[in-house]
Amino acid sequence: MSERCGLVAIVGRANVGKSTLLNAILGQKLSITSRKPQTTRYQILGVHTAADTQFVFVDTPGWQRSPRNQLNRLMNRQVNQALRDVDCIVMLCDARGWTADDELVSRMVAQTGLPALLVLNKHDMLKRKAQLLPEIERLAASETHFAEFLPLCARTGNGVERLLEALGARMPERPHMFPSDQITDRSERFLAGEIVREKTMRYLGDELPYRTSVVIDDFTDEERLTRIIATVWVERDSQKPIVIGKSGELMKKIASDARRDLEQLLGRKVFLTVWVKTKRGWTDSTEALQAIGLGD
Ligand SMILES: Nc1nc2c(ncn2[C@@H]2O[C@H](COP(=O)(O)OP(=O)(O)OP(=O)(O)O)[C@@H](O)[C@H]2O)c(=O)[nH]1
Ligand SMILES: [Mg+2]
Repeated sequence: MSERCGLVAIVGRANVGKSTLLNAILGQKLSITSRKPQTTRYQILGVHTAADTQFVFVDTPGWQRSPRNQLNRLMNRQVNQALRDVDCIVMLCDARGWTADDELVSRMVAQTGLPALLVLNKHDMLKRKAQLLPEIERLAASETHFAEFLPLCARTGNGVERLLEALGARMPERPHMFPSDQITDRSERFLAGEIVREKTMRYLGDELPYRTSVVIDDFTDEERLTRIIATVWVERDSQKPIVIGKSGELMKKIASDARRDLEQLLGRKVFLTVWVKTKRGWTDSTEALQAIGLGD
């Protein structure tokens, strides 16, 4: 049989579990996740090869209805780009209910005219499982451009096999784009920056994560370990002590959690140094956004 290979965009509003789903499919943590919205900033490819079929998933930032700064506009632009370049779309919503933002994303999906599936994620959170069927029926009647409606729990991976079956049938006959053991297009250096950013998302309060960014200043493989130097950028000097914490406690937690994940990812010992520096107004600075790989 000839090979199949297709690009699949994973889209949806913020926080519905897109990155968690990608990680569940790959059986490995690739894309960072958090309980806060707008965790994903960069489009990232996750490659899953099963026998003759290769799925190239594109994880995207959550769609934002009213982007407040250039960073947010660039994140939306990545969603638009992903929707243009793929063979098939997987849209995620929360099984607990359809929102106005879901409706907006759904319309964008319809406009592409591409084959699309709707995943009702977090079905473990439903108080009564009996709620699911009427919700699927209601959506199937109104959102008719979706070929299938699939309940799923990205956190446990329950339903992932069914999703892959549904997608497999829709992958075009085409040679594989990546070797079968490759899982992403991104470098270890990029992934290292994302892991540090994930920890800042997790440990900082509700507002500050959106004011911070991470740059890897050095990534050197040495004989026995990998030496990594990262800088967390904040927008104002007054934010620095918050990231560092009392006697550096918070920074220590961020760095030691990040190091643990990095050692797992790289399969090597890691020596990680994290600095905090101020870069004024970086969320609206074209130059600063380019420096972290956003914008052209
Ligand atoms: N209970 C439950 N929680 C889930 C499930 N899938 C994801 N989550 C949680 O939902 C939160 C958001 O998950 P993410 O994967 O970061 O969501 P996302 O859609 O990628 O979010 P953005 O990148 O911010 O758009 C995290 O706390 C996940 O652990 C699920 O199936 N069940
Ligand atoms: Mg995400």
